[in-house]
Amino acid sequence: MKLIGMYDSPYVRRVAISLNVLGLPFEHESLSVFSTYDVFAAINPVVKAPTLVTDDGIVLLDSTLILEYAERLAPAERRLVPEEAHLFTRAQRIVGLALAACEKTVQIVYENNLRPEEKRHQPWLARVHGQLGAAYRLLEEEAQAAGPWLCGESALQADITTAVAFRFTREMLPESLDPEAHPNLAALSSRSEQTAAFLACPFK
Ligand SMILES: N[C@@H](CCC(=O)N[C@@H](CS)C(=O)NCC(=O)O)C(=O)O
Repeated sequence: MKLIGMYDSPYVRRVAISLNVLGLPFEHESLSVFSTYDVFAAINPVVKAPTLVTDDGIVLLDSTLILEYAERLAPAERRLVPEEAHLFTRAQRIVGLALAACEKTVQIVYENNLRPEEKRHQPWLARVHGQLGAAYRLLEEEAQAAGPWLCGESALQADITTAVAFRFTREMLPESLDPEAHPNLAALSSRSEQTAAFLACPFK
């Protein structure tokens, strides 16, 4: 299978890291949704990263849907989503918060980088900053209540997505995420970034 998109996208990066942990080999094509729009569009006319082209040539999009597919290919002992209902609910909550943090970061970056200054809408930006702060506050509470990993004895999807989100926001909006105010997330991030699966997918 082939994964299309750059590792500065948290959605692409979480898929790539997960495929590594799941033990599923893939080819990576580092195309940009901006600077290589036309090349990307030739593979997926919707131009969304990540895009995954399966071995059967089916073009999938959306990281969560791609990961659902990947989970079905992986051996049971490698799966990244807990089976047990209580743990599953907790994992889904954490992944949802981390994805919201990614989405809010992307919205701020696009507002700042793609929209001309005179067209920026400050009340909207303030709202998104508030949502971003809330997502990380709640993630920090989840991380504080757990340890060292968020949903058990090993790193699962909740850990991967949270660590990827944290790195992404720190890289893109360093002033919006203070590691000292989020010590448990900062520790999770640095622990995760040192693993082979993360090192194989460098942010830059
Ligand atoms: N919910 C999607 C979000 C993917 C997404 O928005 N990716 C960005 C790159 S970080 C993208 O494709 N941007 C181009 C666009 O939306 O036109 C997922 O989980 O894959």
